Amino acid sequence: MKREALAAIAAAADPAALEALRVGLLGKQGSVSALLKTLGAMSPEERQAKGPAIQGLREAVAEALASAKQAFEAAELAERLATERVDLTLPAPEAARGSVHPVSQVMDELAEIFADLGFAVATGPEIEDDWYNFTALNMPESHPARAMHDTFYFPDQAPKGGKMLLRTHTSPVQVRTMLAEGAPLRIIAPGRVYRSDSDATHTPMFHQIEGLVIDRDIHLGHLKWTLETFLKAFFEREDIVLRLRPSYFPFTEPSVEVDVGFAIEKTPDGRSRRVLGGSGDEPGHGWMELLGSGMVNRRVIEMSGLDPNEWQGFAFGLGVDRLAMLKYGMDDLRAFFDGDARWLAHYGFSP
Ligand code: FA5
Repeated sequence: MKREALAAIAAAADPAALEALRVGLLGKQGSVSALLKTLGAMSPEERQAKGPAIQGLREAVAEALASAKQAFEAAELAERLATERVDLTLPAPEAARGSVHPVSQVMDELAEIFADLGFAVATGPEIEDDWYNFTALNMPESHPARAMHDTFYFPDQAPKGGKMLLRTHTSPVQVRTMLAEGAPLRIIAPGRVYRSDSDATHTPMFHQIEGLVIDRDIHLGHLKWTLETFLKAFFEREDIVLRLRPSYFPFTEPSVEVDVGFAIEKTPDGRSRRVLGGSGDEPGHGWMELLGSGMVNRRVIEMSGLDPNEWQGFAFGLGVDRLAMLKYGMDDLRAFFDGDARWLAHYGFSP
């Protein structure tokens, strides 16, 4: 039987014939399988006498089938290699290319505008010490304003007390820069910040730019002029209307929140978009909160190693993603971080 089986395998003309042989020999109803089944009914002595031969047959058949199959596959590959040709003159398929992200674009525009106004760029770590993010900004451990920030904490103890955290704003860079460089100062600090927060105008990671001016005899008028000048340059419109609302931040006194007026327009595809300009109090208009700001609190200047009787200043912190939404007309902040090239192209960001 063994010789016959091996001869049939060697003679198989193609892979289909080989498969039929495999089923006939080793399949459920196959002849070799039937022989294997007889082992169960044998006495131990008989099994010891005939078992090795039957097992040997099964192995030999399986091996012959496998090597015949391999031979067919090798022949097929050789055939394809011989007949197929790569046409090197064909143009390559178009690979998808990325574009500048609106947030990067806005960051660059802002840095350029502020450079013209004499601001240098400062940076700080995203994994921050509780002391710089809160305490030095006049928010001691039990301060209620801490609760407004929905902070992501690490289990690690911070060197200066409290826990390490993902910075919730760029304001800690104020303290770091005053401590490192002293006064006078005129800086912006762009970067990522993190809060446990998510809806159409809030994402858990977003971007802020901090501004800080420390000098002698600085007052609120300098702040207002700086913000108006930069917003008009950024939006390239003279009809920008700002609304300054009294507010509260522990690290500024007085504090003002700045809103910008926009009109709601319908796009041809039925979506609504916000277009800047005019007062937000007109019908069909609204106000969008852009930034928080104020005169730097004396206690912050003190904790940053400067004498508040000699040095004063103003600071502001603005949401870069919100600025991008307003300038380029996006309606949902969450789509900023989906990485969808079609979405980018829709808003005019293509390679
Ligand atoms: C602050 O973070 C203060 N550090 C700002 C500041 C700096 C005030 C210096 C005074 C002096 P606030 O929590 O309001 O403030 O956030 C500032 C801006 O970030 C908001 O106006 C808004 O534009 C933006 N923002 C806040 N939360 C989110 C979020 N989850 N997603 C996107 N943008 C956000």
